[in-house]
Amino acid sequence: MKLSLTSLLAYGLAVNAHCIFQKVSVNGKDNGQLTGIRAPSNNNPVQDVSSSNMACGASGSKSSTILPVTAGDRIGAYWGHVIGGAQFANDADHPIAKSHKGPIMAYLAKVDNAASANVNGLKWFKIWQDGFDTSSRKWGVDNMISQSGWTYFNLPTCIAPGQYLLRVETLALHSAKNQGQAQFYQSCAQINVSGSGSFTPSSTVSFPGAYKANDAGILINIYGTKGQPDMDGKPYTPPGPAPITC
Ligand SMILES: *[C@@H]1O[C@H](CO)[C@@H](O)[C@H](O)[C@H]1NC(C)=O
Ligand SMILES: [Cu+2]
Repeated sequence: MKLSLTSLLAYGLAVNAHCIFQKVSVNGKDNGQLTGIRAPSNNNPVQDVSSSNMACGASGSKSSTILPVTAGDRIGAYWGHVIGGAQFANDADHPIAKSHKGPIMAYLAKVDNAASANVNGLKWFKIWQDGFDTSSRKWGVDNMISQSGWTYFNLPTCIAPGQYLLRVETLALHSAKNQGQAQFYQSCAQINVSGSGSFTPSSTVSFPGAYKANDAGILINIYGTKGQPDMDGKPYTPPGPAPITC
């Protein structure tokens, strides 16, 4: 038993080194902590793909704010180790533990009222993803860490005006070789899109429902022959549909 102290410590740290999507910027303007966003109050991942928490995370903070955005705007999604960002000074696991390699994805669902819409039964379509780059061998999570917790993408120019929930998801794959051990982190921003787009998705997915526990992008060993989380340089396809193209 004694041999396992080090590995227990390492495991314990990894288990708690999670993250939360907790604020949004639009064209570089930070809208502030928990404004216009539904975020879980703790950083525990969802691991059951059939959980209703797959939509927007476990219910936590609510906001009456709906963020105005224009199709084509550059959206920033900010991730922190805990609500507020770092858990303590020099928190090495902020914005997320470096071990937590995986893709980051963004989805939209049209709603009548983004502040009050029920997250169950919404029709989602993917607008963006940052998976794995085979040449640099960097994951979406690596880019988020190097941007101090920020993930950036453009709201496609064709998105039709109206209110939407914007679901941004980090999928941590460090333990994903065992079914049920992939870690899903998601919150939903409440946005009101303006512009002249007219896109209507030809197909949509539901959360839960979009993913299966044994999807190739979810039940996967990302470690190569040298023990690095680099897929041995092979391509990785994130779960769910392909992002829309305008
Ligand atoms: C959404 O934006 C439109 C166009 O700017 C505006 O008329 C409407 O009042 C906004 N709705 C909300 C809920 O912010
Ligand atoms: Cu974790």
